[in-house]
Amino acid sequence: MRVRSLGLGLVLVVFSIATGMARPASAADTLVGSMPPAGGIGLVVWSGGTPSALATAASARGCTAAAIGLTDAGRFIGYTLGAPAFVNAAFTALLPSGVLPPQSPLLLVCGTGGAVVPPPATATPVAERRGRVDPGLAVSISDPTRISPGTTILPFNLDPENPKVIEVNRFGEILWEYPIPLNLKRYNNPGMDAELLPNGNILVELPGNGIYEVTRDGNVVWSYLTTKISHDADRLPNGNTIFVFGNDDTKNDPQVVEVNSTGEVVWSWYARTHYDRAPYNAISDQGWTHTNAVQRLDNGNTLISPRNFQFVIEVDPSGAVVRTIGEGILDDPHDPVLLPSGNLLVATQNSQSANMSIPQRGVELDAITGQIVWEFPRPLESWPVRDVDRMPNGNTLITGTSDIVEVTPDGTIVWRLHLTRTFPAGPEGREEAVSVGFFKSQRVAP
Ligand SMILES: [Ca+2]
Ligand SMILES: [Ca+2]
Repeated sequence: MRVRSLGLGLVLVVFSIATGMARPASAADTLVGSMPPAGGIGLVVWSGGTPSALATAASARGCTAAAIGLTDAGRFIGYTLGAPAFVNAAFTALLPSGVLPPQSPLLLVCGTGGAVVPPPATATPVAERRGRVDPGLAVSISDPTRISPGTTILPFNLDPENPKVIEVNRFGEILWEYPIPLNLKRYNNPGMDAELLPNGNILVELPGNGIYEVTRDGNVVWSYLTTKISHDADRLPNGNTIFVFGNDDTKNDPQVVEVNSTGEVVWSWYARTHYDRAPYNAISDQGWTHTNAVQRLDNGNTLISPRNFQFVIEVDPSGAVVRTIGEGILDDPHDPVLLPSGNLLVATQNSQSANMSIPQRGVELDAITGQIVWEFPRPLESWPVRDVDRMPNGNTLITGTSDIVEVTPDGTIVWRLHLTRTFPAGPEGREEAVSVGFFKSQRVAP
């Protein structure tokens, strides 16, 4: 390893990287690798083009590119952006066209925010908040022109000894975090739900423990404790809180409970009243119904997701079943939501043996006909998909255990946050991925 100074006074650490990895360029510019947004050196692979085009792509990832380094037959060649031609003579001699070849490994020096490269005309005009880089998180795709603006709130349980709720910017940097006090934690499965409230606080549901309303400075201002709780809790417009009992639920449990601000139970729904009959009464898989989500609808009805029944139920305030949705289509549904259009958006994991050959996916169903009107499959590596949200710009945020993707209506991934570690293939790796990976996420408007 040797050290060389470049024209901008930045120290460039040079290490040997292979060249000759050229593959056909992809249709779109892709820039893969780690870039330190706060300044420093990253190792990247790019789809090819001029240094200024690379700087534009890097800017979209939060790196103000200052210099680029590549090797040629063991010789290091640097290119300093914005420098006089003589500084970059070796680069020009190597690449007279001025075009970096596709899929070359490159060193990218990110400045500390100095105006080395003008921001692209398409960049988000407002200043973006920057945060702490966490070694467990990375963003591999971020198109500022197409993502739904804002930050993302999610439980982050990759380190089971230090579970937390985090808010990240589009670079995957942590802007805010709430470490879960270990005495509140009951088990490893992330299972946490976290959502932003209109007052700016965060409602955190801790499975097997309770619900906590946490201020931005980490003070608990409201809580409701119940060891039966799992998966999902929502604050309602009237100040009540609705949640599910889905882990190891029995016929004696209400599957949905609503409490008021003083903790009084004001509404509950028992599956046994409606489904203690064949074929439902004999079902058992992590509980009877394993109800994993609830949504109070504008019409006063309630949407319930008893996962083990393989459909979604709408009930009226008396608890009577108004309709079921997705029967014969959904397989281990997660986090269904009725959209303003009346369609149902839901994750279907396809983990039942009959459907294992079908990729898990986010689907939008016509709730009347059951017809699938939109869908986006996710790979097995991110199984299980446990959350699908539609955002104001029409994009969809899909949370799998190892990555969270934002997808446009035409199926283009415009943002991808992923864990930096992978899990061993096979049942043990899968079990660990499920227990510490992502669970749900929520995009929050700026
Ligand atoms: Ca919720
Ligand atoms: Ca959701």
